[in-house]
Amino acid sequence: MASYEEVGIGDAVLLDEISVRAFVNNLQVRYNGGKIYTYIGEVCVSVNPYRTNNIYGKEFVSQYKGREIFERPPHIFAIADAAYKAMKRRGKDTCIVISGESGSGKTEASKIIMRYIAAVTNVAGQQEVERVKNILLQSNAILEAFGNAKTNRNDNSSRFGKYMDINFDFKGDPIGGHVQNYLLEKSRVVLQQQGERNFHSFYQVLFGATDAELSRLKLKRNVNAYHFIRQGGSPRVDSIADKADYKACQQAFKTLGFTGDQVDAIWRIVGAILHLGNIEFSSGGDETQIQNPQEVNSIAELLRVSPEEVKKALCHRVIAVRGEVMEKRHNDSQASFGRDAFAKAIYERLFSFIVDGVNSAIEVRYEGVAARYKYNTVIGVLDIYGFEIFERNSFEQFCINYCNEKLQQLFIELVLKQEQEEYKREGIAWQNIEYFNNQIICDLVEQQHKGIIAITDEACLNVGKITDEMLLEAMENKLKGHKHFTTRKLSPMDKELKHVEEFRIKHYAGDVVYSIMGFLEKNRDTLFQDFKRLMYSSSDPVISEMWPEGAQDITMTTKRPLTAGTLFKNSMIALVKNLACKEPYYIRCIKPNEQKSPVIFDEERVTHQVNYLGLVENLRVRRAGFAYRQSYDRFLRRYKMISQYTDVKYGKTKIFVRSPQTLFALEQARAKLIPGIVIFLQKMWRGAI
Ligand code: AD9
Ligand code: MG
Repeated sequence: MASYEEVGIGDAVLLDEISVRAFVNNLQVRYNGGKIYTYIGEVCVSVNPYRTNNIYGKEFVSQYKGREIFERPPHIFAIADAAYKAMKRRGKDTCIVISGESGSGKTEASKIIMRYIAAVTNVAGQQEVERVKNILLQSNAILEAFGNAKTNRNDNSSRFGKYMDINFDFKGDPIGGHVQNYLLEKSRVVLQQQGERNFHSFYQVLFGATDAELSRLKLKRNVNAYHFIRQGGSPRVDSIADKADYKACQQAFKTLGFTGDQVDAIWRIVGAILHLGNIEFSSGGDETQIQNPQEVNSIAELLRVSPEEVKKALCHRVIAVRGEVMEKRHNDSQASFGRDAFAKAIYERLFSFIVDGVNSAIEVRYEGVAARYKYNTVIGVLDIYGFEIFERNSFEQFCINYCNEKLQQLFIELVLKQEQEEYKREGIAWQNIEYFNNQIICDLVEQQHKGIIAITDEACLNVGKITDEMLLEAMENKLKGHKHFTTRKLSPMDKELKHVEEFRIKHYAGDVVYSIMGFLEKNRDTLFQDFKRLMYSSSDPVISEMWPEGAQDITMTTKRPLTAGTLFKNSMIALVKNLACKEPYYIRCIKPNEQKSPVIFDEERVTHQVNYLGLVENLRVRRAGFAYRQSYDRFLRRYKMISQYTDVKYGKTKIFVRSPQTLFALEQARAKLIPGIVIFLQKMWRGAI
């Protein structure tokens, strides 16, 4: 402890003044002094350093291992350790919720946590545990290759949400895990904004595969030859080593036990998508024609299907009308729509296949000791896409921002509300702190019948009859007067709403204007049956098995599948339910500037994030209350040797200590006494006393 020089105030609870300004200033002082972590009690605020800091090595691991949070300077290791200890000592399932906007450092934080857990476990060096740790860590390389992309916010932006459970045995060693993925942003497969890229996997294979591999995929080592990956105009990124990443990804596939055939099929699908993107349609009249049939041959070869069937699926639809099967030829725009939907769907399905593969590699195998005890606890790590505001915001941003509302709601429920309720329950005098409850925004999105998702679903029922504009009208009718929703028609004087097809949601994190265009289709998420049958017909069992629904008879009527919006809503509700039953730990990530610079602390940007993350409310609740609480027996056991202390309150079952400093003093007093006690005991044992 003596070697450590504190910069600013490590735990904001101890700030002299509680205000947004004081809080942000303290973050700034610490950031400038190279301290990126600051606590609010047990919540860890992390400011992205945009530089490699030498603070995650072995010496740091040993400084935090097994210690209490307040014993050492703020560090993400302390939070990981607290979650681990709670799990190991008290048998609690815990979770670490990492939140913050895009580029604030969530994914890095999740990897640091996983590496910490790997470093402090398996002291006995068991082979099986080492294997599990290795595959847990390596799974990141694969998931990032296929699920991350360069955006204008972040060169390695997660375009899917990830919740990972790590399972532990009774000794506290990792024995497996499970990944749950949420809504991959599949529209990126066919469309990228200026300055952005498609998913890393496409570039990795082009830059990293050998000449022989590329020729098998019928690809040229030329990013600009492929429409689906050149639109953003930025194929090479300084911070990304596509070639090395491809190698790491291939290695990870091996480590995780993907078979050669599976890996081969995976890259063939990636290749087929690149060829698909180059298919062009044109027609003299209404009947579309494929302009470049050689691409069709490549796709067919890569997917192991017949070229005739590929052509047919791209240019026709087979429909059943009252039991009779008919072929209907597309016009050009229908064909382009079908092609893009196909490309998006096969990439999305590929991603799910990969996640399933990761899961079968890391799932808990009850072998050996674990089989005997079958006891396990988990630590869940949630790294989900951050709140996003782009130039143009669509259905994807709507879902991502709704997800952030749900997590904020959980934070309010758990940290703010429960904190206050604990005081009540323990009978400790307490004055309520006001905070903004975003339940109203969650309701605006998810409420039955009246929520935006429900209104969109209803419009989706009327295939072909309702347009996006009509959907917006329906929203205007149902949501008129809602404090958090408006449109140009509802607020004609509002200058921010420039177009009639826009609506604005006042999110907890700020106002976002969404374009309604494309909402219906993205929610409906249509993929013509023809493509499903095509994929099912593949002679490659890996591909065929990815598309079991292609087996279905065309004349059979199918139940309408759930919409993308409803599926997402259901997955969010399930996620929140899962997190709510675990003991939560929070990492709140902050992005210090837009330039990805290690030296700029943009006060305004940080203040904005501090505000919407509710950090100062969090601080007030914490400060107004007692920083530390512990049940009487545990407290007594640890501190009974020190008799004098102040600033505590006696609850019904717990003792509350106001400031961490008090606790610090207790810890220090205790530490000072221990050598004396040890000497005393040694003497006693030697018979000297
Ligand atoms: V997004 O919502 O997926 O777009 P994240 O996940 O919040 O976003 P990420 O973890 O990818 O952001 O961090 C962005 C970049 O910041 C990283 O690629 C690193 O270059 C940098 N970063 C983040 N955290 C750290 C850190 N603890 N140390 C050093 C960091 N660099
Ligand atoms: Mg991320």
